[in-house]
Amino acid sequence: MKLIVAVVQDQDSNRLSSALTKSDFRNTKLASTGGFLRAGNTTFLMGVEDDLVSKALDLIRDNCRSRDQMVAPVSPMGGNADSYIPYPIEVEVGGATVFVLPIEQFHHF
Ligand code: 2BA
Repeated sequence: MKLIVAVVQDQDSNRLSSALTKSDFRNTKLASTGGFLRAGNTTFLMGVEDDLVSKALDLIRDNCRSRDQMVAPVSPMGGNADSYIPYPIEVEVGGATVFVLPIEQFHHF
C-alpha cells in the first residue's frame, strides 16, 4: 500500500475529489497554503493499494490543470530583503505536485 500526497489548486479540488470518489478511491482533503505564493491550495491524502497507484495518478493528472498565476509584490518588512519581489511576476502553477510514499502499517479501527 502507498500513501499518495497530492497538492492541487483549489479550483481543481472538487472535480478531483468527485472523480476519485466515483472510482472508489478514498481520499481526504486538507486546506493548505503554498510557501511561495502564500495562497490557498488543497492537499489530498489517499491510501492506495500498490496495483491501483497508476490509476490514481491518471485521475489526478486528468483532473488538474496548470495555470499561470501572478505573484504580487511582497513587502520586505519583517522579512528578509533578499526575498523582496518589487514587481508582479507570473509563474505556472500545477496541475498537481504528487508524492508517493510507502506505508509501513495501515489501521482502520
Ligand atoms: P507554492 O509554494 O505557492 O508555489 C506555487 C508555484 O510557484 C509553483 O508551482 C512554482 O511554479 C512557483 N514557485 C515555487 N517556488 C518557486 C521559487 N523558489 N522560484 C520561482 N518559482 C517558484 P508548483 O511547482 O506547481 O507548486 C504548487 C504548490 O505545490 C506549491 O505552492 C506548494 O504548495 C506545493 N509544492 C510544490 N513543490 C513542493 C515540494 N517539493 N514540497 C512540498 N510542497 C510542494
